[in-house]
Amino acid sequence: MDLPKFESEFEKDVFIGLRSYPKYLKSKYFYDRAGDLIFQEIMELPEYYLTSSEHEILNNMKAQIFSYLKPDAPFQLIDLGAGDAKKTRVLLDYLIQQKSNFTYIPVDISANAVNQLTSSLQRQYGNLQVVGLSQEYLSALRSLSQEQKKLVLFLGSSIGNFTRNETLDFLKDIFSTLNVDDLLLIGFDLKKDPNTILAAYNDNKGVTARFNLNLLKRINRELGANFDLDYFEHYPSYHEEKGEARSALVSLRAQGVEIPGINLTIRLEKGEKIDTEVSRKYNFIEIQRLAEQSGYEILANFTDSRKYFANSVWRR
Ligand code: AVI
Repeated sequence: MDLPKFESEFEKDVFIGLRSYPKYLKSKYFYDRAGDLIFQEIMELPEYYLTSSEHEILNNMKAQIFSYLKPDAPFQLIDLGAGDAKKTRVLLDYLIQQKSNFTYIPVDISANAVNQLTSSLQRQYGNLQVVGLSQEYLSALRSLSQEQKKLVLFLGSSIGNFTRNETLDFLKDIFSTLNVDDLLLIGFDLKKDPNTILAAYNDNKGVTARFNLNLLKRINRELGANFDLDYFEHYPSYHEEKGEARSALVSLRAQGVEIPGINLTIRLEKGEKIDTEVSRKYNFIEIQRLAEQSGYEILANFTDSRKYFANSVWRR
């Protein structure tokens, strides 16, 4: 069937996802202004161990991480999906204290996030060289000077939100923008006790539920839909063999929803799910395999005291 003409990728993706079976929505659409704020709340939750674990690693291992760069040469620290750069500040503090010669380049699709971050960093650090880029990751990486060495950050287990194919493609694409000896620091959430993982996506205060439901709110607002949020519920699950934490929205009754902005009406059965997110968990064998398949050499794997999370240093 020929697809109707859409005004944006969002419209097209919502149309395709909600006409599929099982229905799905892409998790990248969580991050509108409200979603960004709810995600910040998630990162403060006791159950969401990912943030504190990665913070611990970066704090304890910052000297080792930067020891893989030549100490005197100026370099570019590129932060993909920087957001509010909360964790990166640990690294920035260290580099400034070491009087390192570097340019910090936060990259985020949201121009608003990049502008806010750039001015807040300039306020906090005075003479830090910051060049914020609100672009797709790859075009940002391709636009940078090839003269200086690069350390690319991809923190927070964002890699876990890609499909398996997207993961390898992404890593290979990044590789193609790097020079020999450039570095990539990636955050991976590790496989562990399933209850610990499930709790991270099913917090007591219901913040993650609000995050998930916000996607329907966004479709209501931007596409004029009439999702009734009282009749959908956050439905998290963890599939241990696959290492996949999944989130869905389950319909609490048989219902119809109209989405005039994309000229679509859908029906949901009672108990039918709309898949909204996969968060992949890794072990060290899988991390090694990913690095090999995309052409990198692993220089080090750092973990936190609970062995919940890993930051892996890769060299092109
Ligand atoms: C951004 N990303 C790594 C988070 C995760 O853990 O997959 C998004 C998230 N979804 C629910 N809670 C947090």
